[in-house]
Amino acid sequence: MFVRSRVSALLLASSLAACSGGKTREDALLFRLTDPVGDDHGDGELVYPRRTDLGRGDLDVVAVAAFADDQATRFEVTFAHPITRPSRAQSVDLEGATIAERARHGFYTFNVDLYVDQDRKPGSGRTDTLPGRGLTLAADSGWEKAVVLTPRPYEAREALRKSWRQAALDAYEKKSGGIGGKVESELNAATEQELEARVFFPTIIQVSGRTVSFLVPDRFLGGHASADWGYGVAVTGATLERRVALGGMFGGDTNANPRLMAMGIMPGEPVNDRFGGGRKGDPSQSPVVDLLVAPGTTQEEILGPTRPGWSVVVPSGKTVAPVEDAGVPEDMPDAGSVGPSSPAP
Ligand SMILES: [Ca+2]
Ligand SMILES: [Ca+2]
Repeated sequence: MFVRSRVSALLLASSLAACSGGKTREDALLFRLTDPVGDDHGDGELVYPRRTDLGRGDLDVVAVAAFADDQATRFEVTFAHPITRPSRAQSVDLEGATIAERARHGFYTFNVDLYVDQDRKPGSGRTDTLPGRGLTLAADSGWEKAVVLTPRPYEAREALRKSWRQAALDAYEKKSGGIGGKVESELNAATEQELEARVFFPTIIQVSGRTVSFLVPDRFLGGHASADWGYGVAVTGATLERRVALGGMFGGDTNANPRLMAMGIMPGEPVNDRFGGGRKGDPSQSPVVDLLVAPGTTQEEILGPTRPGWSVVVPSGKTVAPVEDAGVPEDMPDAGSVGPSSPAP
């Protein structure tokens, strides 16, 4: 397994080198978005965990760029500081595994979610975000596709599958009472389909200095990423904890990792694996550290107590004329929803 991952890393390195050979980087550029330096503070009051390998600036995204790369889009996310590499010395769980063993893709301190609104139609797409993000997109920013860059992509996908499957079962049970075996397997199949069509967890990843690059195949997005689509980018702290497997043993939550690898936030002082500075009396506060926002809104407002809907950013700046009769939202199977899609008046 070790050898295989070395080989794929070498292949990736050579393919990244090859594509920069012929034409210049800027030729392949699809779009670039920027974000302020120094706003890695959530709603303005988030405090980094108390530890030596993660601090101010480490989760501060400053740019997101997309490049055409053969049959894929290569996204590059650049932070204010060099990306912390997984350590071979530090152990991360009860079994004594090291961070490097748990996180094999060259990073371990963050997740980057990318919600892609491909049709720009009000009322179309999902407005919920992944479990643990505590954010809701605006009604005109519903996403068709999501890309989730996370240190443990296979485990994260499995956790999301479990979470969506449970939501589908709960919804069905609420509507129709009991669930037979046939219905259950139909629901499982539908969930798997939805996941396959909607959410991609990159596994071809390269970390270099302040930048992490990852490939998203055209077969997932339906083509190269377009500057006319809307993008919602959110950075969370990552957790490598293994509560997924051990939860039951400790009598805790036996569901899949309920926050999908995102580090939480709590009021007061931070601890090792939790951000501090959270609002009192707001347990569902978003733990997002840095966020890209559309002109006219601020990150502090979106992540603040009033929680207005989060609007995606359109790189080309093109707006789509409002469509008549666009008021009826599609009733998606409501998995992992975090709340109403628009704030109460
Ligand atoms: Ca930033
Ligand atoms: Ca920001």
